[in-house]
Amino acid sequence: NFSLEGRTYVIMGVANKRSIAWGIARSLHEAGARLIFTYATERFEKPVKDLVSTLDGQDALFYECDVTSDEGVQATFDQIKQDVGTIHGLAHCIAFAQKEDLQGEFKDTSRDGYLLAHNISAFSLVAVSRAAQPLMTEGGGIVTLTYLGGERVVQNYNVMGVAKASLDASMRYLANDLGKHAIRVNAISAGPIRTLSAKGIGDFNSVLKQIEEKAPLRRTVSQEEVGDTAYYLLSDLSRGVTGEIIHVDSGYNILG
Ligand code: 0WD
Repeated sequence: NFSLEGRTYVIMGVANKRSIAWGIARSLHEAGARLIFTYATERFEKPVKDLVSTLDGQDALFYECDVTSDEGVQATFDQIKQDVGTIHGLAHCIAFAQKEDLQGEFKDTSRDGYLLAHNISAFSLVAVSRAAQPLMTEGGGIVTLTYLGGERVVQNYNVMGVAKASLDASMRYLANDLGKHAIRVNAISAGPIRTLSAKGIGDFNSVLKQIEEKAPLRRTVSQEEVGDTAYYLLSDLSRGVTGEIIHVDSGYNILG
């Protein structure tokens, strides 16, 4: 029985209905999980609450959590601990880079742009994992979202690719640290999906077209497909899996 009935998961990074985090939320909801949503600023409170109200019978909780603040992250998880006690997992679906750093040449990345991308897109996984661990008293799973641009050069992905490489390595070190607490940490490398964040990436349409023409499945992937893999990684179906990157990308990564 791999139902998530009686389990609680924190979902970080729903911006709108196209967000990959929203695909994950729907998969976990379908499996019976109780959900906790965090958003970067107050601006997202109403849109996220409106979206979640479409999930039948979901008794969700909502918190603001700007991952650039250690105090903010700690305060959020302290509050979650007070309100629900134990959580069983977390989906980290957060990234950011300045638009000017997602086009042209990587060598022109500014120091500030480099640090910002790494702060929000990679260190945030460390910060939230550390804050979540004391709440995961029954063990559980942490999942983050990465991209092929962290493994090899993808045109225009630039500083975000370097941040994803850091995220991937952080995921593995966290998996090593948290394994003794029965907490598994894994990443999903999603193929390109049209979302708010993807809008910032230069010539994103040609990236999508490449997948449709060349990927083994000859189509792009959906938020739901990523969501179902997150369900697998956050449930006991994957109980022997940690420190892993699963590509949900129509097989594109196997091409030379
Ligand atoms: O093709 C794609 N869309 C892919 C995305 C392919 C492979 C991986 N990913 C990754 C992204 O890099 C990211 O890690 O998936 C994750 C989710 O991205 P998404 O679903 O594509 O993007 P989006 O719906 O824009 O959600 C990203 C959210 C932000 O939305 P805004 O509107 O701010 O861009 O990340 C959150 C925010 O909700 N976020 C923050 N959350 C807390 N604190 C912060 C912050 N400081 N900054 C951004």
